[in-house]
Amino acid sequence: MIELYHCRDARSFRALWALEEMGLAYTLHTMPFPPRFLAPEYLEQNPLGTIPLMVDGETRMTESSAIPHYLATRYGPTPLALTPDEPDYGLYLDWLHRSEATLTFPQTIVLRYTRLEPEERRLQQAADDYTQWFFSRLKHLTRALSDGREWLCADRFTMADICTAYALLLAKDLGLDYKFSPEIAAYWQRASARPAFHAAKAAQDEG
Ligand SMILES: N[C@@H](CCC(=O)N[C@@H](CS)C(=O)NCC(=O)O)C(=O)O
Repeated sequence: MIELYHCRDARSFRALWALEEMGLAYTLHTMPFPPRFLAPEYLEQNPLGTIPLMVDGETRMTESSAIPHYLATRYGPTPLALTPDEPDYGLYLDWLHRSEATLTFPQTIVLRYTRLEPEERRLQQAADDYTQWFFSRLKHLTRALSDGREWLCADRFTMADICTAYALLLAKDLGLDYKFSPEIAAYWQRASARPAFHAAKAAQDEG
């Protein structure tokens, strides 16, 4: 049985949503955030203290944009992953990585310096600069969607959409969605309307 260590709406949501899209059985461990301080026993499972952690037999993974692709290729075949022979394969890999390294990372700086640090360590300058960073990188998503495409790769919903839509979920949580273009707002509506998205939300609420 696959085990997923999770915190509400954190990056582990990518893995949770992917599990639901694939209809795989899993055990969810929902923890308070940040587990490093509020669930210190978790450090025995993942010495980094970060989430997600997905355990599948001997496989232990801690990168949220890698786990959905692992699930799709390990437990597929499924249209949720692209294969190397498809023309959009490189684009698919780019979006998987871009969703985390380019669209999520700057938001975590904003989160840290506006909400997580104690008042005296908050840094408005850092938050403002990385907000701008995020907004400028978001333009790439608008461009990608501006030819009327519904999903990012291969004219179908894939793990790249899960990973990218998670970055939008975080932006909404941080109140940064006022900069969503009409294309991004519509894309978010489509992605978050999926039954597996709602199932993942319900699963974390139960947890
Ligand atoms: N690149 C990793 C980052 C993992 C990460 O930093 N997760 C955050 C939550 S979204 C975390 O665990 N923060 C708590 C901490 O660093 O103690 C991924 O995509 O999974």
